Amino acid sequence: MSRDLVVALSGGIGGAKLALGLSHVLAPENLVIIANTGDDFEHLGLSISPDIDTLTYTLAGLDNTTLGWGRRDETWSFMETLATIGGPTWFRLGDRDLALHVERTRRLRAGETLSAITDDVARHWGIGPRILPMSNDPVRTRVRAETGWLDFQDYFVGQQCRPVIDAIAFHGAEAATPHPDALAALASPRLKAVVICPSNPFISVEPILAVPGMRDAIAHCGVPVIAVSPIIGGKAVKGPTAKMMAELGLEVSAAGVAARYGALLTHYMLDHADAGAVVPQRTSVAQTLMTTLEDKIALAKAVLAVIG
Ligand code: FO1
Repeated sequence: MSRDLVVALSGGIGGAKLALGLSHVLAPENLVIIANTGDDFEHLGLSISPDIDTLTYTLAGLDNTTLGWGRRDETWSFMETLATIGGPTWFRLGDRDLALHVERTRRLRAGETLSAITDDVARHWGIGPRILPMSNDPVRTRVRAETGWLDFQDYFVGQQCRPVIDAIAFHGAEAATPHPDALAALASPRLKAVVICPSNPFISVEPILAVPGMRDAIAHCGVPVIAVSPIIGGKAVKGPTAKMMAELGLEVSAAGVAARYGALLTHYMLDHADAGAVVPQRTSVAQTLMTTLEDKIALAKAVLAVIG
């Protein structure tokens, strides 16, 4: 049996970009994307799964490349009208995006699993690779500020990451069951490699690793595990990664992230800007900043070339 299956761990915008690059290089049946659900939350009575939606929109070609979240060609009548009656508008839901949240909420309340709904939406929008929630059980990232614990979206969007934090936790992770198909993929005789996409390790990857059994499944998968550095030249590509990493006591550098992942990785991919970084893993260098589709495909090819 030939080893041709790649499992990618993805959260955030960088994760979705590399997942898109990989989807252009690998046959659909040879790519499984384990999606972070730690960013999920309930808002306006709706169950919202940002990292699943960013992956879904990106792979469907519906993503809003300016914002990095939500849909392109969006209209905002719902938000504008909500504002006229004093509703909360800090978390912006476009009219088209809203349909996905309403339908997901309806189906969850009807007893369907998050993964079954995700699979069905992906099928409707012609997405080939599997987008697999890390668990169908609720896991909620929270951060500790001076004022106490904050839900992730309140911190990240509501307060624009202004609070200084000193701890992060993945509420519910210890009771969560890893999605069986994720464990099956990581134990598959077809498995060729595990790719940890370039994203904030704390908010996009560690919630996945916190689900019992997931870290062990990766540690014992017996094939290369490669992470792409989310830090280029000491700067985070997007979002509050640098501030958050510093406040959580992690050196804000490509080497700092490599050290954080430690022995879980066999390989680490750096940007040219960090070519000299000394890290414990076998390193390779590529352009890791992904702006165009060509960049995403090129990085995907560079990652796959490293693992042979
Ligand atoms: N991020 C923002 O900074 N502001 C928003 O108003 C916002 C709305 C939003 C709606 C749907 C969705 O799926 C994501 C949204 N995001 C927004 C991004 C979201 O907070 C992040 O994608 C992740 O949670 C962090 O990776």
